[in-house]
Amino acid sequence: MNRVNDSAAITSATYGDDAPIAALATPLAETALALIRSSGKDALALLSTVFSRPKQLLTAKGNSVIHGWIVDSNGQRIDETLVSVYHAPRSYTGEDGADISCHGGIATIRSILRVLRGAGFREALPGEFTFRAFMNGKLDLTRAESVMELVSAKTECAREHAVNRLAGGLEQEIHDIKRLLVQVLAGTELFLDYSEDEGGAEEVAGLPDRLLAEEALSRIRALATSYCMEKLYHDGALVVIAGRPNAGKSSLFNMLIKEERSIVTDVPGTTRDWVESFISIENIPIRLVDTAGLCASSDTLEQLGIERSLNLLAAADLILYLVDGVVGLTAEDTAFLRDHAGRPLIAVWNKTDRASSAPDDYIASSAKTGAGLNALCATIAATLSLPASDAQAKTIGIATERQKACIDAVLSALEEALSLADQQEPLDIIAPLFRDAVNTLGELTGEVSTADILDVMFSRFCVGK
Ligand SMILES: Nc1nc2c(ncn2[C@@H]2O[C@H](COP(=O)(O)OP(=O)(O)OP(=O)(O)O)[C@@H](O)[C@H]2O)c(=O)[nH]1
Ligand SMILES: [Mg+2]
Repeated sequence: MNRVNDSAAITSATYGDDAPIAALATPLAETALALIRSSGKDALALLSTVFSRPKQLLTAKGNSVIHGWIVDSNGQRIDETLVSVYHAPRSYTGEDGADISCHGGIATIRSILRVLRGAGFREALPGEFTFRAFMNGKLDLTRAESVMELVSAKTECAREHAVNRLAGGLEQEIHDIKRLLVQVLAGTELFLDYSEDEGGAEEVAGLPDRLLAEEALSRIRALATSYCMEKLYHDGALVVIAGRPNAGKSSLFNMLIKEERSIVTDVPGTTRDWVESFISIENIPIRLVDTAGLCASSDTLEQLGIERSLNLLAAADLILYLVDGVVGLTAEDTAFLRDHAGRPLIAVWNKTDRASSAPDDYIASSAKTGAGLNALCATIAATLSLPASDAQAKTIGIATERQKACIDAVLSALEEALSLADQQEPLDIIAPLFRDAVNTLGELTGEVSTADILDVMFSRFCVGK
């Protein structure tokens, strides 16, 4: 399947040509090895002009590795390399190309890229290799997107889910749902044709293949609910520790990140600016933030710190509210808990090593001895995790806003179609909703796509991908 001919508009867009491109796929840093990718029309011929063994390179089989030197226009050796040769269509992009493994020195990488530019390669745009793979039918859009998800996955779980999408898990699910809907659509159209002959679609009551439509709806629903969870695993949750000055917030923060990062003293108002760290609790990536204690203050610096605490609290996915168990519940604590009643919040009764036991609804903890920390972590994980709607939602999910928008559109079309069917509305009103749903699923995998969507999507990739 080659999509180039399908979208004339794309040829004039930034990403649409097959010019020879090259880019560094690994970090520009001192590393043992680096990988420079190249692809496009005449890529191998151009590369051979700056390679010490041009004949071997040009006659190399696809998927083979050639040893040689990258040389500049004066024949000066730049670096000793291994070049993996690919022939169209058996390559990532579907084009001719080569991956150059070179030494990972910054000067070496820069010199090779300069020599390649001199040979006629242009710098690849962000995501351009994957864009070409999509255009040449090597990947559908869900798999193309999963490439970036895989690069940016922060936890094992996020990686696992992205790999599943890369292997085509989501693409397959979408195809299966689409097949169900096409069957429903075919059934309705058949009925419409028939009833037109018989004199009017209004006469037809009920939806043929209703069970298939219901199955499609429930699978779309599972995909829609998977988004929050996938997003959580991919982006991480913002968890903010708040409480009155001296409640032990910084002590708890340090204990959770297992590092003495935040300053702890017995002087109330020690933390002025917020401090953050990334941790993982039961595989959920968390951006944990320690904040300035909340209190009425006339000190400008403290006020600014409190203002920042409040901004972070407004954005938090979860609030850990600490009460100083030695002091007990104050009017300020009660007011805070009342004001944040609708928010995801865990109330923690701290300093239990010195305080009386925690009231109900509080997690008892001691940021000094570590008591109660395991229970707190378990509650954090349970509060952040959504119950998976079924086993399928655990392995197949949607991950990007673009996918979510498509799935939401399909969901509302199907819900409306089934509710109209319940009201015995005629099929000629219902059928277009199924058609919309099928088209939107085509958009999701990229069978139907517009140039601007593709440009926006791929420009978010990193260069070299
Ligand atoms: N006994 C006991 N002392 C604690 C506990 N947690 C914190 N402390 C002490 O309480 C004091 C304040 O602790 P911090 O962690 O700095 O409190 P904070 O809430 O960050 O305070 P501010 O930054 O001023 O808002 C320090 O002397 C800590 O050693 C605890 O669980 N038990
Ligand atoms: Mg503090």
